[in-house]
Amino acid sequence: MPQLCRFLYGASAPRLGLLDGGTVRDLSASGVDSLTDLDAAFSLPLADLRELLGQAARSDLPAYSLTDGGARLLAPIQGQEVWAAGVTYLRSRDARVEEAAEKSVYERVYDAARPEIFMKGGASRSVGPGDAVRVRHDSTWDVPEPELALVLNRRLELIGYTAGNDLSSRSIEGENPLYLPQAKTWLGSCSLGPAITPSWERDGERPFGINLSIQRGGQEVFNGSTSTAQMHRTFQDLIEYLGRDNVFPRGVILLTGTGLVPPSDFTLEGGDEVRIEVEDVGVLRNPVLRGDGRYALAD
Ligand code: DO4
Ligand code: MG
Repeated sequence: MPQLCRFLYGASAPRLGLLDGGTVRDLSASGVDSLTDLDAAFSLPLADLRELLGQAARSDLPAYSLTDGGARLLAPIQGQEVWAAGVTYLRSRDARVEEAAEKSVYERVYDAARPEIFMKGGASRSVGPGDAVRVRHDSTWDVPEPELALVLNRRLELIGYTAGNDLSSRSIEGENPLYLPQAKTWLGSCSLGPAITPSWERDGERPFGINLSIQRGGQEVFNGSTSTAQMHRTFQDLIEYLGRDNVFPRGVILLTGTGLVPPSDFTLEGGDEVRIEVEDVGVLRNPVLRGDGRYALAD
């Protein structure tokens, strides 16, 4: 199934593409303005985007290979905010209760009608396939959180699905739940990709399998799998709460929570590689860097 992606080719600006296997077809050559970037595409109603992408897919677009180094995938995000739901799986609830000084907030939110939803950041804090995620220099206990991400347009229609890593500091959140923004959001704390599987190509009622593998020095140090069937909330419920009294002019990406938490004696180290696979979305791989607290903005 062709997926929507952002990619770089040569020295040109990022473009939108249709990803099929190892090949990207260049949507900027379609002549359709709304397909030049995600901000424009996500301002369209879902039915119009579907129609335009269908027409583009049938036309003769230049194609570039991802495997010969010609084209490179980028995180599928531009002006969108990234929000995240939490404690949507029993495994996440149990891990927070174990790590937290204040346990009852996690027990209560798991069963409450209102889900936990927090702002994770946006493009400036997110990286794409192959780019490094960072653990904070002032954190001592760090984990990846492999999550299915819902991609929503400005009307909060479900455009598609991608994979996300809600990289988190367990030491900072465990000390005090009011530290959540610092435990969740910093430079390189989110990874997204490899591409967006359109919602009309994948039955969202069918659960998505999710696998997490962490490599260290060529050895696998963690492997686990779950499925969105284990979620304690529906996608629609999360989207409805996200949209309450809020607007997302360029659309929004909503991480749906983690059902995979490595054992308590595990923490990420610089040099690790995190590999997240979401069924019918693909594999998102990122090396891990340990931050030193001195981050500069790229020019
Ligand atoms: O309360 C902390 C955040 C939980 C979370 O991110 C998750 O369950 O995925
Ligand atoms: Mg999470």
